[in-house]
Amino acid sequence: MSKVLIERAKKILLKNNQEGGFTIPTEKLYPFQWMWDSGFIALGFAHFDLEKAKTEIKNIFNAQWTNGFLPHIIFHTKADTYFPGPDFFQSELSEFSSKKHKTSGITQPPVFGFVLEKIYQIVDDKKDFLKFIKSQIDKVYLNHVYFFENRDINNEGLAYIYHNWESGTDNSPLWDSIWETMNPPDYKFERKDTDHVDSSQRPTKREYDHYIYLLEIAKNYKYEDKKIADFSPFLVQDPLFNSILLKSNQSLINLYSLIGGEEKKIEYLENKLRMGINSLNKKLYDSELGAYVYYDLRNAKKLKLISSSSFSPLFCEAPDERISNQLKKTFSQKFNSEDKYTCASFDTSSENFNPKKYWRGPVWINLNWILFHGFNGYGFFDISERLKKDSIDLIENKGFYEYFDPSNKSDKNKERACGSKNFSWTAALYLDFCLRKI
Ligand code: 2M8
Repeated sequence: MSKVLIERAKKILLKNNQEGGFTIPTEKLYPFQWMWDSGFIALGFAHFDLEKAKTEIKNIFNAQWTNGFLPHIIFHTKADTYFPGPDFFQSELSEFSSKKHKTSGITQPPVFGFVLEKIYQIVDDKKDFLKFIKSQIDKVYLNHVYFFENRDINNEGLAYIYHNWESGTDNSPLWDSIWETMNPPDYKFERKDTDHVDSSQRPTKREYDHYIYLLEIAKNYKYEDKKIADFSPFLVQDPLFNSILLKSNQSLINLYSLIGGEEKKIEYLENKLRMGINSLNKKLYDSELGAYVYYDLRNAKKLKLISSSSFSPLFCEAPDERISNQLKKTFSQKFNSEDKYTCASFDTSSENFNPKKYWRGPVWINLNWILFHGFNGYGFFDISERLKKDSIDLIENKGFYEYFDPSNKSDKNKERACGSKNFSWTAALYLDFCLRKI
């Protein structure tokens, strides 16, 4: 832990914080407010400027749709350095969309339940922060109800995602088999991301065609969930997304219990939590691979691949003793070797592993943070401490980058900084890794 870098991390967050009180992930590449980024950013701000953490969260919920949906991007301001922007998403097509803000029409992992609880744990003035929680918690609850009532078509306690951007792990090799079932047009559009960072570290044009095609379908149905569930070629139960949902669900139960008098909501959440954990273990745990996998609802099959998400159910305490011991084994074999930084985002033994290409292999600090808490909660301290140490080492040696090449760990001079610099959640979670005592 370095005092100088702690100050630098704070500066990055303050610099990325915009007029109006929201924080962009990074300049140019992502010039708006992104949903799960903002959760991690709020965790970082909570260590030195609690008011900014509160405003960050309030700004997300100010753009909530009337059906509880939270969009993954809020276009607070105009910027022409990102595609697709508000004119492409046309959130106004949905009868539920925010009247105050232009937004996207897809969501991201629902982090706010656990973010509120994690902040509550570290603040000095608990009474004051509980007041803030009281002002926001029903909006988080409404978001969870949205998922369970609209995105859980088989009543399993698990939500589906209908776009790879909803997963947060945009171009993971997980999606490759789904792309093979689709044949989108060769669209004409002007990408902006490749103007800002090395294009070899970003998704291909053909991948973007698929991303755009899925959005065209959703728009065609005015973002109506029922229609999307019936017709979208991409419909997936994602263990990372659902572990975050269920972890946040547990946090909501804990926070409502602190507040008192909300038995009905607690009962609803407990019921969904039980169902969700049961389904994670029954449906998404794969005993052959010794890891959790994704379920492709549209094509009715498991996606039998291992990624860093495969271990995220530890975060919501889904695994029993047998499964958790197996996860530890699988992780140690595939993701914790001496010659690589922990944790690659995709199976390093796969031919599709690419150490520099976005979500196809690099280390991401938010995934390391989630897995740190997961393994730590089960008492697997050798792994959790390694996740923390490698995150801190990468940042201290290479900078606050978006993602990092994990390969050839002993090569100290290796170029491993990837994507954008001064990345907000890297800075925020560095602060949390260094400063959190509980
Ligand atoms: C990346 O995703 C956006 C689309 O949402 C993009 O590439 O344009 C992902 O890494 C995602 O997880 C992240 O929230 C977003 C902003 O940092 O960038």
